[in-house]
Amino acid sequence: MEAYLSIHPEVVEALETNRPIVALESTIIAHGLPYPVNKATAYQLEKIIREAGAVPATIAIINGKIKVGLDADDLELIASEDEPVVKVSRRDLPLLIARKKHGATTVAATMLIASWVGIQVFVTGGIGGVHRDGENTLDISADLMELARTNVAVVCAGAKSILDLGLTLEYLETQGVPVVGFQTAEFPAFYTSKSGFKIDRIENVEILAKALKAKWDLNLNGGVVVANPIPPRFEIDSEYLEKVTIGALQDASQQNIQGKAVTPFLLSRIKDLTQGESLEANQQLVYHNARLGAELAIELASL
Ligand code: PSU
Ligand code: MN
Repeated sequence: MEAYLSIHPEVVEALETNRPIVALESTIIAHGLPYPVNKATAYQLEKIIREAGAVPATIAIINGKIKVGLDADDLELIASEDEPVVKVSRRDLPLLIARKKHGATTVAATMLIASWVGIQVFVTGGIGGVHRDGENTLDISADLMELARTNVAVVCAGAKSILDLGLTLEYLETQGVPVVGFQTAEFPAFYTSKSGFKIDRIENVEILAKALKAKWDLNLNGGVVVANPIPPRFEIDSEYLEKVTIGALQDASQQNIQGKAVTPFLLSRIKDLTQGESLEANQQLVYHNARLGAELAIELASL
C-alpha cells in the first residue's frame, strides 16, 4: 500500500497527532469548474478548512502516484487544461497507476483513498447518484456503492437534479447508508435547498459526530451522506434549473454521451446554459460544506 501513496508531511503530522483532517476531491477541480476559477476555489477551500482549525487533504493522482495533500505544483497541474487529467473512480485506479498518468478523483475514489489513510471526513459539492432513466440504463454512480462500503462521512449539498433524486435515495436506503440533513429535513438538490424528498434532520455536529462514532464502533461499515443545503442567498430558482436540466439531458442523448462522460457533460452544459450563473452558487455551496466538514472533523477528533 505505502508504495502507491504519497502523503503530504502536514497530513502525516496531523495523522500522527490525531488532529482533525478534512479530505477534498479533485474531480470537482479538474472537471467540475473552469480554469482559473477552479484553482482559486481549491485554494479557498483549503484556507477555510485551515482557518476553522483542521488540516485539508486534497486527493489526486500525479504521475501514477496517489497523493494525499497537494502542493502548489500539483494543484496547478490538476486545475490547468494543459495536461490530460483523467476522471478516476474506483475502477480506474489500477490502470492509471500502471500507466503513471494524472488523475482527478471522484467522490468514490476520494472516499476510498481517505479511508486507507484514516481520514473520516470528506467535503465535496454534490455526490453522484442514479441518473434519470437509470432503471433502464443502469447508470448508477459508483459513488453510491462506495458509500455502502467505505467508512467516510461525505459532507455535500445533496445531489444535482440532473439525477433522479428519488431513485438515488432509494438506492442508498437499500444499501444501508444513512442520509442526514444538517438542520434540514429535506434532501437538498445542490443549487437549491428544495427537492421535495424527506430525510432525517440532524440538529448539530455533536449528535452527528456521536452517530458516526456509534456506526463505526458497531462495525456498521459504510459512509454517511451529510447533506448541507446551499445558503438561501445563493440558491438558484428550481423551475428555471429544471428547464435548463432538461435541455442539457436532450443534448447528451442527441450527442450519444455515455459512461463516465455523462456527468461532466451535463455539468458543463448547465454551466453554459445558465451563462455562468451556476458558478458562484457552486463555489459558495462548497465553501459552506468546508466549514461544516472542518467542524465535524474537530468534533470527531475530540470524542
Ligand atoms: N456532482 C456534482 N459535481 C461534480 C460531480 C458530481 O455536482 O463534479 C463529480 C464528483 O466527482 C462525482 C462524480 O463523484 O462527478 C460522479 O460521476 P459519475 O456520475 O460518472 O459517477
Ligand atoms: Mn455513470
